[in-house]
Amino acid sequence: MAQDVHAIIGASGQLGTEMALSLKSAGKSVVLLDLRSPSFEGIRDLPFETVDVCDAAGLSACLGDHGVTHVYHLAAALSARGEQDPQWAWNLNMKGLLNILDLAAVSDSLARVFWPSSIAVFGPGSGRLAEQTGHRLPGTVYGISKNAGEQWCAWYRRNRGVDVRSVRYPGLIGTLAPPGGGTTDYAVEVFEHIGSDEPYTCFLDENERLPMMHMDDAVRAALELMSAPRVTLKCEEAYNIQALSFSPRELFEEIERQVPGFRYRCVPDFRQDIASGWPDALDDAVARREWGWRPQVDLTGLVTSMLVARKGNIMPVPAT
Ligand code: AKB
Repeated sequence: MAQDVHAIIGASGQLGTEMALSLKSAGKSVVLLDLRSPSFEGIRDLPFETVDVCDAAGLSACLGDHGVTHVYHLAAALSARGEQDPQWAWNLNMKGLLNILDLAAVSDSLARVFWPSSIAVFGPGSGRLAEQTGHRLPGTVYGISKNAGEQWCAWYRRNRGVDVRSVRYPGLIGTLAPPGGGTTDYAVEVFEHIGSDEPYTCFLDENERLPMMHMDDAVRAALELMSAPRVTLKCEEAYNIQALSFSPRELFEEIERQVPGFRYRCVPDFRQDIASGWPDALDDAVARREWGWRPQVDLTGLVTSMLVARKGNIMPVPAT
């Protein structure tokens, strides 16, 4: 039987870089697709193709040439950046997804697709603990595109037989590549600031609690969901998954515990308005029941791992 081939679209981004390293370390056959070549040295030996996910013909040729069986479609405009250029964000997020779903519907080799949704599908009215099927009135273009994307995935599953799987990610915190324009980015950015003489300036209110997750848990969630038997997956939407919930103050207090002398101040900007519409936590009972989801990294472990990685000098300087 031919070997599975995993394609990561958006492979040079924050999640794509970590996913690529994890699949490579597991000995899988991987091909990386992005407009920018990877900045992280550890995945530069993998085959890389410059492909725009909005170019259906180019995408189809690339996936066909490599005999791709599994796609991780991670290229997206995030919440804060998307508010600054709504048309661009909508086009990238929707056209990219529809191109992949259309290809999967007609392809003989492409068997399975992973596409991340987000806590951004929720909005005011979802409550502090968002239920799996909770009220959704997203307040950002990004959130609207993720909400619509979940419904497109359900439509392609029902009407075109596409095996597309999805989770609602919270803020993701890792070390290999910087995040790109999210509301939760402060929780990565702060680690880059440690060691500076100035206090770190956070763009959210110090008491704004949000769901968050260490990259190890985020990658494992995707891989576990992708390998779950299809028959066990009953949920029509992207799965709620929960790991941690913390406010800037709670994160900074844990950093201060591990790095005495660390200082911060909070000067909320437009991203606070986005964050205030999101829940504090997600009820992930359905994911736990249907495919055994369990988070592993707690707040202390997350801070320790970020500090260790930073000492190893693999924390990149985020793009401005
Ligand atoms: C963002 O802040 O936009 C993302 C997300 C929560 O989906 N990290």
